[in-house]
Amino acid sequence: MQITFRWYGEKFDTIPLSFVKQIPGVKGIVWALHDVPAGDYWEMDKINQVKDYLTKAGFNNEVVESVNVHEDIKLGRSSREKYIENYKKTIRNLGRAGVKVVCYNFMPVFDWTRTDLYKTLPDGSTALFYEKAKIDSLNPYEFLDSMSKQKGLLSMPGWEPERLAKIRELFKAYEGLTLENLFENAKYFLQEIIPVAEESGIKMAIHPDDPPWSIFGLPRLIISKRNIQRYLNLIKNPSNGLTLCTGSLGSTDKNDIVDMIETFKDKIFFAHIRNVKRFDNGDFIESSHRSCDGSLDIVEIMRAFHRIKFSHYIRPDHGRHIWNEESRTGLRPGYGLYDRALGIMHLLGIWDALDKTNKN
Ligand code: DNO
Repeated sequence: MQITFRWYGEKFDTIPLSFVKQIPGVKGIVWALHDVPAGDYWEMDKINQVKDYLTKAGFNNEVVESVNVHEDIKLGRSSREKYIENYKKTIRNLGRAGVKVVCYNFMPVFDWTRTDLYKTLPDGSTALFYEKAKIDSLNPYEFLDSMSKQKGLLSMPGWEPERLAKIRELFKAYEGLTLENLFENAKYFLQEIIPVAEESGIKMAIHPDDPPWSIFGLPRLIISKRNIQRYLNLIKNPSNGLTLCTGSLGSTDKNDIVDMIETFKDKIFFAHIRNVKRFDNGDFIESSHRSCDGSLDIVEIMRAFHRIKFSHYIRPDHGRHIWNEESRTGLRPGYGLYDRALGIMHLLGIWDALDKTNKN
């Protein structure tokens, strides 16, 4: 496995890369051009600027998260052609810059969804929290209203103000769009994009829907083993693959993550590893990476990756906010330095132990 760390760029991230360099084992930065709106293409100059910056700091630029898919593509509108062409241009440019994996998602309207960005855990740290009853009781506009009062939300990828400004129009457009329609629109997108990715030496890695169930009546594709299999079969090509996000898929006990790692072993090009504590009422909170702190057995998950000799990219995912980090300005909820660094050490510790054990 190759350890990576997500970083939002010189303009948007307050964590210096020199600090990231001091976390053992990090080889690459997971990056994106966060100021380019979904649907526009990424210019070569801008891509190369980031590449140079990362190279000078001692990191590779091989993983991009994400190139966001314009809603018109998900909705199957005729205007999708223009956005698909732009997407292809971006993929070609990324290939020229040495990018190997592009993570993206096909979630309607909202990317990841939580109800609380700073829920306090018993040890005083805070973490992202999902309260089922709240989501079930609010309409999407009330929900957005309650979220936008929380510090940091609007700087989060997937929650860009220009996207949220169109929220009513978007919900209207999605009315009547079924799961089957969404699969058809995904197929159309993949048929266009995947051959270009293959030519460009890029693996496309779809991110699961987070959480993995329907919210606000919107259909969701990447929520279960069955749906992942179906998505990967929409176009059979070595460049059509998966980002295995343990926390997203693991928010429900219906998903067996170890089984998924074994089933999709040739299709996982990127993994996000974090733990999540599920409650009986359907709520969940993001916990430390340790197995005993959450509902997922991170040791067994790492053992499965080790068993399949996983050689692609892994990053720790959201961390808690610890050591007063949440008071720092510019912090992106879930994307602080400290707990993600602890997460990396935990993952490396498990991996090193497995390496040694297997030798004895
Ligand atoms: C949340 C992330 C997601 C992810 C996108 C990929 O923190 O895991 O926003 O980057 O869904 O397209």
